[in-house]
Amino acid sequence: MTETPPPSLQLDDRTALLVLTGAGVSAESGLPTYRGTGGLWRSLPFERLASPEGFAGDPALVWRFYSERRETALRAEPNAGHRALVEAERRLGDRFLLVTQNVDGLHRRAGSERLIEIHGRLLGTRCSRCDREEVPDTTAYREGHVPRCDRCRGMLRPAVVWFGEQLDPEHLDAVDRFLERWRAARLLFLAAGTSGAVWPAAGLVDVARRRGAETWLVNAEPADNAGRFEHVCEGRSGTLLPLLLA
Ligand code: BJW
Ligand code: ZN
Repeated sequence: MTETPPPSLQLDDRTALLVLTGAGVSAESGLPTYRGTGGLWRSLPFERLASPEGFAGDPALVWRFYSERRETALRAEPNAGHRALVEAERRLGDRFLLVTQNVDGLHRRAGSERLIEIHGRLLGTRCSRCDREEVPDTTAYREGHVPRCDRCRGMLRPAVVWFGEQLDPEHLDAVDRFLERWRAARLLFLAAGTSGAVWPAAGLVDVARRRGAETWLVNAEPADNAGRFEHVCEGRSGTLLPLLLA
């Protein structure tokens, strides 16, 4: 069902809200999405830029790609969609959880705290070889430079999750724990700005439905998994999230 304009979700003290966001939520901050016109995967196939094999084959190319994106993300500012989610968290407290696929850091910069970044952080670096901890890093490694780990000399890499890599199991457990904890509440699942093309995030709607959640999608275009949602609102998240979460 497409609803324009959407009604408010009526966040009251019986409601628990699980939110999943994707690149569309940052589009109004000027950051490109992945798929679609102008999308990041339009310049080069994603296997070359966002997979362990692509990185092994041409690490300098991959670092150039991520360095440019670091610079763009640092220049961007959170928008009304990010801020509406911060406000919802302020009202719901522990009955709120934000799971983002975005690596740009804008939710955290907007003030979201109950936040799980399931695809990692663009502004983080870790070693591709040893288990050395991730460090915050805003450096742009542009001119064919591939940084090395000073402990094991392995190649450093951006702290994001590439295709074929496992998500942190602790993140998926935290989502389960949230749904379990609030099973007696009025449970809502809201996805925004995501094409529903990438798993396991695209299947979270099914996980939430099995736990009895009412499911809502806000997206500019029909998402691949739109049929799995009970309510679909077509439009921009910067406009629709403030209305839904009012
Ligand atoms: C707006 C808007 C506005 C625009 N307002 N809306 C089951 C079936 C088939 C395959 C698999 C499966 N399980 C796992 C896989 C393999 C794979 C996968 O999903 N492949 C698919 C391509 C089919 N998944 C994985 O490999 C994951 N790992 C895993 O599952 O491990 C176990 C395993 C491994 C191998 C095999 C089987 C199991 C890892 C996925 C990691 C994804 N990483 C990336 C890159 C991060 C680093 C980087 O940034 O470079 O994450 S890919 C990219 O896609 C990024 C995003 O987070 C992710 C999702 O994209 P998102 O956010 O949805 O963006 P878009 O561009 O697709 O959509 C934006 C939407 O917004 C559009 O619809 C617009 O209309 C809309 N929009 N403006 C509202 N203003
Ligand atoms: Zn190392």
